[in-house]
Amino acid sequence: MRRTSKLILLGLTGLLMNSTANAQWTGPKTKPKERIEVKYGPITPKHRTDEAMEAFRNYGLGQFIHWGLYAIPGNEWEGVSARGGAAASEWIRTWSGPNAPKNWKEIYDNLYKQFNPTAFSAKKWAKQAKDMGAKYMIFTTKHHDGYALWPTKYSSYNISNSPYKKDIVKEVVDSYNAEGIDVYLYFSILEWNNPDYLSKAPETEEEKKRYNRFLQYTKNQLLELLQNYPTIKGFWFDGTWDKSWVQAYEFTYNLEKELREKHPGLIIGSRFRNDEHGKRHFDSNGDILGDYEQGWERKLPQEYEWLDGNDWDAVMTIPPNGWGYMKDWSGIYTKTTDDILDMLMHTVSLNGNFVLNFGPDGKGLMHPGEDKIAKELGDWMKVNGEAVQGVRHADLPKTKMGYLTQKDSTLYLTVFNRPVNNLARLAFPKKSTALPISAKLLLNNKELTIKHADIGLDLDKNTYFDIVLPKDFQTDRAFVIKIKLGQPKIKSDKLMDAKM
Ligand code: FHN
Repeated sequence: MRRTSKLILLGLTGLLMNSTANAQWTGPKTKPKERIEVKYGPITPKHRTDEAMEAFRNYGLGQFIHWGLYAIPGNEWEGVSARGGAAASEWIRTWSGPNAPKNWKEIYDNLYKQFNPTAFSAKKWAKQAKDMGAKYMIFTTKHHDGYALWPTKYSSYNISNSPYKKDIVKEVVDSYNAEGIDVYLYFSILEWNNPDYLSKAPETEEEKKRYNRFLQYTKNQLLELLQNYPTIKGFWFDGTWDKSWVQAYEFTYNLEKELREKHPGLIIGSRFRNDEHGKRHFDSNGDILGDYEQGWERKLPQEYEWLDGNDWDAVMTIPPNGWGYMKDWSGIYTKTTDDILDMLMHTVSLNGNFVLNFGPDGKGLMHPGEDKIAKELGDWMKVNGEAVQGVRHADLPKTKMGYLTQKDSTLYLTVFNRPVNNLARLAFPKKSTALPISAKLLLNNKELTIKHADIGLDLDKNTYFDIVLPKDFQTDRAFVIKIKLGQPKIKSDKLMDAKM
């Protein structure tokens, strides 16, 4: 076969494999026609009903914080940008190519000697998150560079060996808990600079010995985190895609069991492990491995059915990618508050939690662009938060105006696309006993008129209600209509079906 056609074939195979691997995040899940025996499948039921999981479902909005040594360079070094040289700002240790500084890895691996965030205040971060309306936060204890922000006994590469010295994880957990915000700990299994870490599956006896030592180290650190910070609600695992971790499915299954036994109610996402057939996030029968889908990273499901009834979170960067501090936001699209509000309401309307990422700089300050969004988002949440927290998917026909969320007999319509005729028309099944009986704007508490619009389309299973928006009501941001549902006195004429 000619070389070119072989390369094309290889490329297409790679594309196919990648698209197949990601099929679970780009459309409805396809379940195998026949179930097979899976020994290392789910440990918890698909739909937990305990208090901790109900609290998870009620969060709505969360904050992710990626912080570590990568915050010091901020995606550049001595005026040279790492853009294009490293995959993301928190991946800057992997910076390569013509612009990468000479002996960059050695420079990076010595940054801990200068890590001294003098402007860091966990209390300020927690207050900002509270004002933003976040109900939980996910904090990086250790990213792929292996640097621990807590004084771990199992590695000297940790915060106690830095000018800062203090236990950052403890400061964050205590400050956020004091603001009534639950804390989840991000933990990367992958450790670039750990001599015992292997990305490939261990083959030789020496490799097996090394990697088994690494697995024990990982278990020790996780048990240490549970012991040191008993108020945390869960783990957000990452870096679990290498073959070395995938082949350790018996170890990871037993580790998950042990973590759950040690910490009743612990919440763990689907990214932690895989079954014995190498299936990650969902086992070989399509059943979720963990308590919530943890693959909606910088993407959102387009249909409620894609979730197959699973709980889920969506984690999102403000820049296109880049979770750690990026000093320079010029020349890239950074999401606006309106973008984020749309993603937030899209997420909660499908029973998910939306988690917005912040990447503080090496001194402990948020990027000014993050401060701006936190303020604007918080201002919006102060008025409209009840449409975000403690709500669920509304089982109603979709609307083109925005997103529906529901809490018992209260329906929230968050309007992004205002009808030019000011008639917010919603469809309800004709057989429904929960129909609009009153409505008001959350922004000014103004009561709104509701008109039954029984259009009478042939074979139409729905009836319609128009909520009349005052012409003089003006706002430059999405707004929420709070609708009380009940049994209004309406009459739907029985019309003759069309003869076709
Ligand atoms: O490689 C990491 C990345 O640095 C970041 O932490 C995100 C957000 O969790 N997760 C992985 C990339 O998918």
